[in-house]
Amino acid sequence: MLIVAGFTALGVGYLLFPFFTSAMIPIQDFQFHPSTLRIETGARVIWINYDVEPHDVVSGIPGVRDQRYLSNVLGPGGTFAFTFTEPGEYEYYCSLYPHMTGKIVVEDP
Ligand SMILES: [Cu+2]
Repeated sequence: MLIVAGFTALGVGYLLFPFFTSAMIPIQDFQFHPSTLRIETGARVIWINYDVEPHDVVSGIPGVRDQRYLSNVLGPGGTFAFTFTEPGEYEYYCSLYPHMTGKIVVEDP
């Protein structure tokens, strides 16, 4: 029974694997949560706007876009996804409320 349970657990882990390679960043109260997120290379990050106000996700530092990724304006409930395929540090901000900043740290497993 233990062996069967072990195989079952592995099977479930395998099936769920795509979900483990995604990370969520809720946008709430004019902040990205968390402001710094560490992920493994190849993971996908999904931003979700839980505020009533619009936000966006702009790669770079406030006022200096670096063109690596850019969302549309996200209305309430809007989402944006980006897959990070190279290790590195990826800063971003909200162009509508530039005090909102965040960083994705992408590291090889
Ligand atoms: Cu914003």
